[in-house]
Amino acid sequence: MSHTIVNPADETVVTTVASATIEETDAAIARAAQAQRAWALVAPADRARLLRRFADAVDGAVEELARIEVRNSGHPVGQARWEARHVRDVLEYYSAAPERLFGRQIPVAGGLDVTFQEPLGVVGVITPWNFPMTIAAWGFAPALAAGNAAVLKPAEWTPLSSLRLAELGLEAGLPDGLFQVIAGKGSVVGERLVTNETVRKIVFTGSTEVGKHIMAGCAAQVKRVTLELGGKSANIVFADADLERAAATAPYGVFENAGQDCCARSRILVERSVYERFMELLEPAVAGVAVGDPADEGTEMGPLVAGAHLDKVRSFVPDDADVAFRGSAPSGPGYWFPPTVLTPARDSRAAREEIFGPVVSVFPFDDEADAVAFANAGDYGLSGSIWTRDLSRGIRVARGVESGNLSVNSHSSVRYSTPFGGFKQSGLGRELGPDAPLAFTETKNVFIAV
Ligand code: TAP
Repeated sequence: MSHTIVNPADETVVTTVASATIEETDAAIARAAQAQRAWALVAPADRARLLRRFADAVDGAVEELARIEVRNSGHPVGQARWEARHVRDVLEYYSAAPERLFGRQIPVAGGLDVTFQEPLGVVGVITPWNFPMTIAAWGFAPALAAGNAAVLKPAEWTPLSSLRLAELGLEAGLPDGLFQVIAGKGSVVGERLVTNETVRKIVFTGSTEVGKHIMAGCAAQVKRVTLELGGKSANIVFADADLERAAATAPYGVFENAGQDCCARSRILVERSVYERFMELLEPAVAGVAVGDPADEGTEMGPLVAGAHLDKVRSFVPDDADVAFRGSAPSGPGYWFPPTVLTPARDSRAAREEIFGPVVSVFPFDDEADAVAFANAGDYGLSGSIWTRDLSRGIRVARGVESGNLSVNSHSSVRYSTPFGGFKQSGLGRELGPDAPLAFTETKNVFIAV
């Protein structure tokens, strides 16, 4: 069995990729277990050195990885370069971890008590198609740093950059079997990573629906699990904000990666007294988003990832939708959808569900309490922005919004050095930041009588 990879910008066939079977997945897991036993015995400084070499190999392949992502995922080339450099940064950051996974010495009566952070063994990393290589690195880099092996299953639509990363790891000198990428279907390879008892942890990023299924599967073996799931984040604009800046940047808070971003601020909440003015400013900002060939340096937004996904996004904007205005997009071939601004009712489908496309809904709000209550409506809680010149209010609202990643007067969500993850049904656990390697260890307590 194989899967045909299609360039989403022009619908040409890029290549075909073999889809692994259950038996091949089991064999990969067995190889990983063997490699892990040896890896755990490698001196911490040598493990650190190998991870730095892996980072250097990625650094040397930034342009190649970026071009792969342009063709496989339709990402604008500038964004794809950022993604490849981010993978390098994540590897570099966690290359320090092998020598810093400290245990503790705890005062007790009658002896010496110490803790060790032991690796889990084999970790399964299951990734979505929207940011294939960055999200993969968030899982495999801290897992390897903490002494584990990693078996990565990329999304069937977008395996190419992950497959290249596995080769770069080998070229950098990682032991054979320690980091493997097994392409194939979620229902085959993904399921097997969950059910195979040698795999001690699953790191899953994807839809809330599949995440719940994976969590239930992990529960059967009390398998450790980290979940990064969907979002419907709010961008809250108060009347005292720098309105020009808030409006000029709002499109980039939602239309980046064509809105296929779990952190997309897909609901813009604007204080009623400045709503009209904000919409006047937003319209030219949306029209100014450069949508087109992802291989062009000036492109800011490319196509959607696949025809099936384009159909899903279209279903949120029927002919009678409350469209305020739209940007432009090529007509095809390719899976194009223009940046679209809706003004729907608060209880409409577009206002409640994750669209995962370049569609944003704008709503007026009455006061701070109304804004926070509406931001918190629904089951998600991943990200969000607050625009105000009143820093006390910025902090107060940030504390009030039930979300894992908030920014005040900014739309940034992701830094490799800070924790990332969701409240409520947006996820479980945190990735990135200084503590991520700990999530790939068990704490062992040893008491020595003296
Ligand atoms: P999903 O359909 O959930 O797929 C994610 C991954 O899970 C894919 O590799 C998929 O394989 C695999 N999978 C599917 N069924 C499985 C099963 N039964 N057992 C094990 N694995 C299975 O998500 P998607 O459509 O690729 O991604 C979009 C979603 O991801 C959105 O909801 C988005 O918000 C979320 N997301 C969240 C974050 C964070 S950090 N919170 C980041 C990015 C995306 P196939 O490719 O074969 O289906």
